[in-house]
Amino acid sequence: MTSPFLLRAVGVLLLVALAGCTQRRGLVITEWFPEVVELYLDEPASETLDLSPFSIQVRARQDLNPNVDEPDYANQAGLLGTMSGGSYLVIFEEFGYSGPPVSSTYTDPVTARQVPGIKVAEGFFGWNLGGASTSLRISGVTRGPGGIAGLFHVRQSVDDVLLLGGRPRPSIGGDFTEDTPSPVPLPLAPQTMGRKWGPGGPLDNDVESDWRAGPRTFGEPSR
Ligand SMILES: [Ca+2]
Ligand SMILES: [Ca+2]
Ligand SMILES: [Ca+2]
Repeated sequence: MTSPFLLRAVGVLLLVALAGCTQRRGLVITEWFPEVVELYLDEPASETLDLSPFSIQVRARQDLNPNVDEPDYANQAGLLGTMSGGSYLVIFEEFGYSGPPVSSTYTDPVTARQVPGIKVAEGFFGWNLGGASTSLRISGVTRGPGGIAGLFHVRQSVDDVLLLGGRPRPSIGGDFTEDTPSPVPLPLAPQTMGRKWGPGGPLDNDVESDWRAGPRTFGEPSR
């Protein structure tokens, strides 16, 4: 016969295992241009992150016909490859490409800098749909093994959000507070929207004031 005490102990252990074993990894969005999004792994160089459990989600306001209310554009892509701490990865549209996301090198047309990346289909970010308002999120949680091993498995999670352009922006979930009285102005090419950088790395207070238009720095910290 199982004692109530043992049942309670097992219950507590289960709760601890379920609640305490997800580790948030330091993957953040750090730069944006309409068809190019930079990610940065804000962790020590000794750390690596398998990106395959995670994805990027996009929602964009659509307003091609001023007389009709149009639904938000929505898309998403699974991330590919691995990153080490302190490295960058650029997700970019390629003109004329319509295939699935693939690992590919991004070459910046302005600075000629090359950065490891993921190429996505032309139109993926939905910027040319007349809405001038976009929401981006990278998120996901790894799946652990089943059975007893699952109790002691540390799951890895990623979650970061950037909302841009005119308000209101499409809902995309996650944590992002519009703490500025008006939208942070969009960059004028060749400038980009960059996350502010502090001595310890990119700011991540989940607020709009972490962002500002500035020099183009794909593959490097914002300046
Ligand atoms: Ca419309
Ligand atoms: Ca964040
Ligand atoms: Ca950058």
